[in-house]
Amino acid sequence: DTTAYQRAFDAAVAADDRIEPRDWMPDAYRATLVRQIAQHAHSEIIGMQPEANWITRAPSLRRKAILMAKVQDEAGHGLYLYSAAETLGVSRDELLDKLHSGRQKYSSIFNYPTLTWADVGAIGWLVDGAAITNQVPLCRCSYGPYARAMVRICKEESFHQRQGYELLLALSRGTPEQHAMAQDAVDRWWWPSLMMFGPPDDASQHSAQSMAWKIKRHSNDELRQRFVDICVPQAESLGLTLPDPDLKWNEERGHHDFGPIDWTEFWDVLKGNGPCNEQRITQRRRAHDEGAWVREAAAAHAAKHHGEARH
Ligand code: FAQ
Repeated sequence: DTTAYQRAFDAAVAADDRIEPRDWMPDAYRATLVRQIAQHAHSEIIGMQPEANWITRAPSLRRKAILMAKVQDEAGHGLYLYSAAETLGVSRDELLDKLHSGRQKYSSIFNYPTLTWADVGAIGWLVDGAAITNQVPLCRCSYGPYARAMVRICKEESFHQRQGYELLLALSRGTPEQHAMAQDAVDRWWWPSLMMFGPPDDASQHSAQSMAWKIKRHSNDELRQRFVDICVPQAESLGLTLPDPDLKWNEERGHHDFGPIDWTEFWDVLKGNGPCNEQRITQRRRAHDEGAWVREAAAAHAAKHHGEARH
């Protein structure tokens, strides 16, 4: 009966055991995982667009090779995550359809434009830095396939973060124009990066339940604070400033205080009104349509081999 299953599930979560695809799980646990993993997968593939914008204009062959590798990694992360979601009984087609029709979200951060080459550095340093801060605890998520996907993703993200930091450092130590370009990129990406962690705890509708289920291990505000504390000394080593006059060390709390986040902007971007929402989703739909022949060919190939295996 259901109560015995529920007790076994609760005991597994309490013992920090992993829930696996064949285990019984509450419907709402499954639905929450599908929502979060799908949103995460969508973010990875939509997140390829802002940086891909600079591949053809990278300033050297070396920078171009690095950027292409990074963007390819993001496609790979999307694939691991769609596979993790599929273990919960949904299909990739269904999830992509929900993305394309606006019924599932992707991260707010990818609705901002990449105006200069320095934005590639700022994305690596700040956006990948925020992603790692959020994702390292997800390696201990109670759902096995998601937790295991995160281990590999985090390793790759830390390379991404380093390349962004190194790129910004090169610009920061370059000509005055290059330094100004790096500073301008950091000024534009800082606040949207803080918004990546989600709404403040008192407005985070899913946090309490997701933490009880050990899907999330820390609250949105805890991880945001951790990220600010990590970034302050890194900005100093980069020779760049963070665009927040209220940012200062608080001895008593043992953390940096920081200024108010513009939550109106955040909710507005979520509603589809960010600077690039329209462009991102249009490009995604186009890429999907243009890739139809690849999916058809792969399906035909698989069917043929499946037939051969049976004969
Ligand atoms: N953007 O109740 P909560 C990357 C939504 S990293 C858009 O707090 P939750 C790597 C939320 O879904 C980026 N929507 O929700 C990369 C919910 O709406 P819903 C992806 C947001 O789930 C780097 C509502 O607000 N990372 O891609 C955002 O407990 C560079 C209420 O929020 C992940 O997805 C937002 N920023 O906590 C790639 C990490 N924040 O669903 C390329 C996994 C909140 O009811 C280049 N996800 N919302 O319609 C998580 O850890 C969580 O889902 C949070 C949100 C922390 C994002």
